[in-house]
Amino acid sequence: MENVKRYTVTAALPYTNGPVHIGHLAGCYLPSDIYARYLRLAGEDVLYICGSDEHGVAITIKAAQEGLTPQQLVDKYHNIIKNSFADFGISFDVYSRTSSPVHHKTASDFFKVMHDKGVFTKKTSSQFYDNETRQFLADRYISGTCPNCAYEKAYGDQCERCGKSLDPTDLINPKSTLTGNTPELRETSHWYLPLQTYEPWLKEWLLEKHNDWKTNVIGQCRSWLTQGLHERSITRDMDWGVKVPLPDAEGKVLYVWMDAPIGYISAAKEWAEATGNQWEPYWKNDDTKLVHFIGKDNIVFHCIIFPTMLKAHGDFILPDNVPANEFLNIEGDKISTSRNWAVWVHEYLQDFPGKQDVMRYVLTANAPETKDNDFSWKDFQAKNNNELAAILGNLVNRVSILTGKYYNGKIPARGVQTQAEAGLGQEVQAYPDKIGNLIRDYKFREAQQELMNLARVGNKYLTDNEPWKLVKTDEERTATVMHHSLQLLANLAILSDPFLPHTSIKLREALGLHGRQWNEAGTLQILQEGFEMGKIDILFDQIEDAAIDAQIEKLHANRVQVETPVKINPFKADISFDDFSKMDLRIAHILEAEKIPKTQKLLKLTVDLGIEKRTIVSGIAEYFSPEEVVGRKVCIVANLAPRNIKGIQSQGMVLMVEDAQGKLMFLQSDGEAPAGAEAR
Ligand code: B3M
Ligand code: ZN
Repeated sequence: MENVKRYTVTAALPYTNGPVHIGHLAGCYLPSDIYARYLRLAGEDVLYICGSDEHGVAITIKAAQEGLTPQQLVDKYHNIIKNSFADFGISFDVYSRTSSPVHHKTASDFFKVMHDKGVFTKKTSSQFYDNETRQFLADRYISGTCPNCAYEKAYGDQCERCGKSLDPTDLINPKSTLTGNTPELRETSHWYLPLQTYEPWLKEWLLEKHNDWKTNVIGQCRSWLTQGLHERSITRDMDWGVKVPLPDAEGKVLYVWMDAPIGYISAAKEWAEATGNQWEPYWKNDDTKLVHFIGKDNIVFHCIIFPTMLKAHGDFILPDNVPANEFLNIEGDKISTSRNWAVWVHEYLQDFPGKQDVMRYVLTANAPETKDNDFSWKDFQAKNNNELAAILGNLVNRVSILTGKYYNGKIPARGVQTQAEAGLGQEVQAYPDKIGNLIRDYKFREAQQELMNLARVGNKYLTDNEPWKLVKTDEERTATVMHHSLQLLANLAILSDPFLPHTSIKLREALGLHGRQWNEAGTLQILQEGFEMGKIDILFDQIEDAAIDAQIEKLHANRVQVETPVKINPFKADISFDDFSKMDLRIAHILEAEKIPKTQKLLKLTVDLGIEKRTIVSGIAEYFSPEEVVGRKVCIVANLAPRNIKGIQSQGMVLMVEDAQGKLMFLQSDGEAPAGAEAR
């Protein structure tokens, strides 16, 4: 996009059915904040928007669980979330909410315009209705027996045992989860968005005009478009949400994914009203660049459905990019709110007061930009101690202490530059653009690495020139080295702002650099000689093992074991007895076992099959140590064609079964079967 005059930057509106965790931060709030902060510093006109997503069934279910009304529930979490973001330095220009009157009006008008243009189709279908509570039941409010695998607690939209997507009417013996009653089928009408009509346009817009989007994003879009789009119902029978603004729509609201993205527009309106600005240019002018930051589970809504809505409505611009992130895992496991496997932002802020930038740094360093990534507390500690404290903190500390000691805190004279200063100047010059371009390309990890590299440059300059030795022999040269070291700090003060805003503020304050813009960095002439710098406390102290161990313990102690149904696949097609007899299943006696170096999962086993010994490579190392398996008699497929695994010829396969958590177990004979015995 050329000639961009302003930016509208959005971050996904969090559901207000719980607090936010670090996966949310890593997914979209930190990257969007870095982006918005950078753009502002670079002098761009930016509107950075977010707010709470307060409608939908997830909210009403959670409210009932907590004994609150939906409004009470969203009020509670809206405030927790809003405060967490503010405390974390997420610099939204507005943090709005979808239960606000502005939003209800905006969403309602949006729907009306589309409706009046004849975009929607209206259809009548039969849906389950609970007579006692007198309401139509959302899919999640119906449970019954899965027609595919006979699991008795399948939900109306999906069976959690076999994973099959369901329609509520597919369920055998359906029940209302509200009352336990058998619901009855009743006719109801809904409005549908015919996505298939927009398919040719979407194909061109996405696959031709925007095939430069991140591969994880465009890949998902391509797969949706190849599978073919269908109409989607965009209204629900519910009383919590934005009322459908039509006369024949009593008791109906907009589907939450219909109203939520319109929340971005409502937020801009709220901002405009509060600040006396115009919101229209940010949503209607072609020279505005609209960028949606989201997690990967929201891709279809932001790349296909919302753009279709915007296009069909006609008054608004379309997104220029949707740089969605993948997921962040914690200690190797998927984040799960139901299992409480998460690091909650509001708790982190309590446990580590003043350490917002440490978490910001670690999450950006591990950002799941191209693939899922892992957060671990040990790594958090290491990045704090070995990078933030040892590189950035150490440089700032050394320079400020020496300046205090030699010059009472006053910036000394520049003096005569040597090769060293010329070299330093050249290096420093490149950083603002290098970092800025990476940010504009949504490569926040790399951008932050470059910031750290600049701190490394500073440390090297200081160590090479040793002012603490020079001071004994050459006063003028000492001043020059200190002067330039301070200029480097000034660069860090400005360039760290998008990533480490709390640190940046401390440095800016001490060096008198309030309001300095991005393009003022890149030189060694930022600070005036004679300026008296303020005191800078240690920026990052060491984080001790005890604090880390406590967090790991807390994570495990609070983990909730939820009953996950064992995943059982439907049966495979019948085979003949002949087919079966082709398989050579045997008891093998494991004689030796060792881990295969540089792999996580593989053990190399030596097994006795009575008539011969063999080597088998088995992917069980995550669950069994070599010592644990030696001596066992297990069942193997003996005539599986040999395969080369990591350079080792594997002659057969050990049979395993899995429990609900995916933990592996051996198949063994129940008595003393001899090695080599055949299963038949
Ligand atoms: N609330 C989903 C989520 O929090 C949803 C995003 C809405 S963005 C318009 O993952
Ligand atoms: Zn099932």
